[in-house]
Amino acid sequence: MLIRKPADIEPSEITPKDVYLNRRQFMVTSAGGLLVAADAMAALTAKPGTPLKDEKTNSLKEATTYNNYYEFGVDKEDPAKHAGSLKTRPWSVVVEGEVAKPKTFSIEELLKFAPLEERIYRMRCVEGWSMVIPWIGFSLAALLKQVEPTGKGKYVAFETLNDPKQMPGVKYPILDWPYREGLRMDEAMHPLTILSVGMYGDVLPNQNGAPIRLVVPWKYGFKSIKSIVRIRVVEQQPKTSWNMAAPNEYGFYSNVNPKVDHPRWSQATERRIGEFSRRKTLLFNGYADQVAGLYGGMDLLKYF
Ligand SMILES: Nc1nc2c(c(=O)[nH]1)N[C@H]1C(S)=C(S)[C@@H](COP(=O)(O)O)O[C@H]1N2
Ligand SMILES: [Mo]
Repeated sequence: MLIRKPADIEPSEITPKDVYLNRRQFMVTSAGGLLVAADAMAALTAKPGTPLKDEKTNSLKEATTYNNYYEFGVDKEDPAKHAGSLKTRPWSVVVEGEVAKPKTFSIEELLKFAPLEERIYRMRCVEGWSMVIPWIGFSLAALLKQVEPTGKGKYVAFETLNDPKQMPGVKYPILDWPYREGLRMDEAMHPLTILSVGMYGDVLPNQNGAPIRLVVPWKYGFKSIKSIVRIRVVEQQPKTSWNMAAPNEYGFYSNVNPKVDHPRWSQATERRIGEFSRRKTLLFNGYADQVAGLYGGMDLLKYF
């Protein structure tokens, strides 16, 4: 859902009340059929097999106290306790590589240049838990189009900030820092793929990846890299942190797939945070209608 036009928004200006009011206003508008970005509607419309209507959004408390952000510790409570030390201003994101117009964007520019939309997405962690989170963000495709990828650009690589002064966890060699992730160009350009700058009608809390993080809802949560400082369009499939750490456990694609088990556990079911019985995990996390076409003819057991 479109919340505000890019021209109206000042970064310092997103407050819970503002966005909340704008969201109400937008709902009224959208009922009249106006202002709805077609891709946003596609993502929000419940289709058979994607029963978002039976799924409650998780609470803000659940989404901000049960996190994975290893730069701030490995326990689920660590990011909420320790991510306060992350300084999210000033902040900029370098967009470079196989592009005609490389550019460093300040966070202020990023908050302004594309329409912000609310996207209610399922998030499925590879560990077997899931949540439903109302993100606020904009299409990654909008940013990539602005820098004009060249014909050689086949993949997009992302990097998180790597600063031991602000991030106590990067002193430990749990992963090869900075945290790195990557997407194939068509995955990066897909309308479901967003850069998120907020959630629950407010700016992004530090533990959720402030000031800007990726959200790719049909892939395991670890693809959704937090606190991004660099985006590079590249020719070859980029190295990614979890794949480097354990290539037999975490593939480059990491599409949610109940039929492809992790070597150490089944991926057939998941525990939705806040629920008691387990849910069946859905192929592509329930987004198969929108994304299965990206993988036509690919052996998903090989390209896991
Ligand atoms: N930089 C960075 N990004 C990261 C992680 C991380 O440790 N560091 N964890 C990932 C994992 S495993 C998951 S499940 C999601 C969790 O996002 P959330 O805490 O906002 O729910 O963030 C992903 N992004
Ligand atoms: Mo995860």
